[in-house]
Amino acid sequence: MSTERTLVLIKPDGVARNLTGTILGRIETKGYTLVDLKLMSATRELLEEHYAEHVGKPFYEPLVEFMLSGPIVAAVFEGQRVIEGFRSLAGSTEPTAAAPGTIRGDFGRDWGLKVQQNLVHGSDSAESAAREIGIWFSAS
Ligand code: DAT
Ligand code: MG
Repeated sequence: MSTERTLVLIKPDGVARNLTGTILGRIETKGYTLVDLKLMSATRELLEEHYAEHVGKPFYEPLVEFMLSGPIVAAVFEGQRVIEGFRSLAGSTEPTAAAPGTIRGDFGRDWGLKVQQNLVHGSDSAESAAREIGIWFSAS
């Protein structure tokens, strides 16, 4: 299989908890290569594009509010099967249920009903990765 790229976001909770270096380090330690990186604030428009598949769902508005609540680190990682590999390293969506050893399992928990505070985002397919890298790394 050929080398691929994925978009990783360290969400506002991860940045606020000073986990940026730890999380990037976990990904590098697994063997993936950092090829682009920035600290930025999202806009509502950017998030509507990024989370297009979730627009209209009950958790969409709280998710957007959370993603607007502080700076985000956007990164692009490269490697063979990095899309699948990072999703595996991130763990399942709900931090309480995420397996120990994963980023969400080791550093996350549920804070009330705030499932969205799960530290990281990773693209879920090659198509999503291309689309999302274009959104987060287009004009800057
Ligand atoms: P993932 O981030 O694991 O790819 P997803 O794409 O299904 O998960 O959802 C995007 C984000 O939305 C997720 O990281 C957290 C939030 N979310 C998903 N399902 C939710 C739910 N049932 N309640 C609250 N937030 C949810
Ligand atoms: Mg997703």
